Amino acid sequence: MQQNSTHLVLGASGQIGSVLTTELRKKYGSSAVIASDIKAPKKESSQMGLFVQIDATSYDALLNVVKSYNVSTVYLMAAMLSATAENHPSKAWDLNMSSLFNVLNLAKDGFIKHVFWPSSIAVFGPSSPKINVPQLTIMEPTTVYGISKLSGERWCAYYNKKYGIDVRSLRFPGLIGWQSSPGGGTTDYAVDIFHKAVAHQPFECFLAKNTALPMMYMDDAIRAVIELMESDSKKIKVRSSYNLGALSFTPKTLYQSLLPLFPNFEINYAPDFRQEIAESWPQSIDDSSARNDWGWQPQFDLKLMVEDMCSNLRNK
Ligand code: AKB
Repeated sequence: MQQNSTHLVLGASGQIGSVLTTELRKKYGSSAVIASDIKAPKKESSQMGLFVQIDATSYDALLNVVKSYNVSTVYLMAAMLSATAENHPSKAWDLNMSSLFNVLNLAKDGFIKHVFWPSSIAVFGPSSPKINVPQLTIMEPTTVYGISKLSGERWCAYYNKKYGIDVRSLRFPGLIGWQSSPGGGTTDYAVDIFHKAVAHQPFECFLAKNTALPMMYMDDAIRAVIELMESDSKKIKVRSSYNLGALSFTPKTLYQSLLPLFPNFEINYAPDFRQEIAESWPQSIDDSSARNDWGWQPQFDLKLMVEDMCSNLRNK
C-alpha cells in the first residue's frame, strides 16, 4: 500500500522527522516524499527533495498541500516535547492537539488514507508500573506533554473505531541519533553526552546518575515506523499506540560505556526540573504486543549504539 503513495512528513526539520524523511526518500524515491515544517529548512536538506513550509495547526494549509501533491500518507512528527511543554503549557497543548485533529480530520474527510503519529513513554505517570510497564495499565501522566499524548492516543483509537481511519502509532522511548539535534526533551541528555564526549569536553547532566529510562537508537525507531506502516492492517490490533522497547540505562551506565573510547571524559550531575519528569516515567517497557502483532525486534544494544554514534559523530 505504501509503494504508490505520496508521503508527507510534518515536522521534517525535527529530530525524528529529518531522519524519517531521508529514510522514506531512500525507500520510496525522492519525488514520493514531501518534507514540511513551520521553519524553513537548512540549505543542505532543502536540496534533497521537495519542501513546503506549513503550520500543521492550520487545517486549510494542510489541505492545500495534500490536494496539490495528492498525498495519501501523513507522518505527523511536529510536537512540543516534555521539558519545553512544561514551560509553555497552553502552547504545547494547542500545537500537539490541533495538529493531530487536523490530520485525523483530513483522513475522516477522505483526503488522505494513512496516518502515523508518535506517542511517547510520557503517557505513563508515577502510578504506572516502573519496570516492564505493560501495554495496558494505569496511566496518570503528570506532564502537559504526557497528557497531550495520552489524549491523542484516545482520539486515534476513537477515529479508527468510529470512522475506520488507518491511524498507527508508537510510544517512543528517548531517542538517540547522530543525524539530528533533539530539542526540549527530558531524555535529550543521552544525545548531548555524545556530542560532548566526541568534542573532548566535560558534560553536565541534568538528570541524577541513577535515573533509569527507556531509550532507543534512532535507526531502530525509524525502522519501527516504516515496519509498522507497511504491516498488513489486519495485524494492527492496537489503534491507540504500541509500547516500543529497546534499551534501558542510567546516565551513569551511559557515561561508563563511553569511557573505553574517551578515557578522560568527565561528567558531573546537576539535576534540574527534568529530574521530576524522568522520575514520573517508567524505566523499562513490555513491548510484547508490538513483537507479537507485527514482529517488532530492536537491533541495537547499548554497545552497538555507542560505537555507531561515536563513529558517525566523529565522521561528521
Ligand atoms: C522527551 O523526553 O520529551 C521525549 C519523549 C520521551 O517523548 N524524548
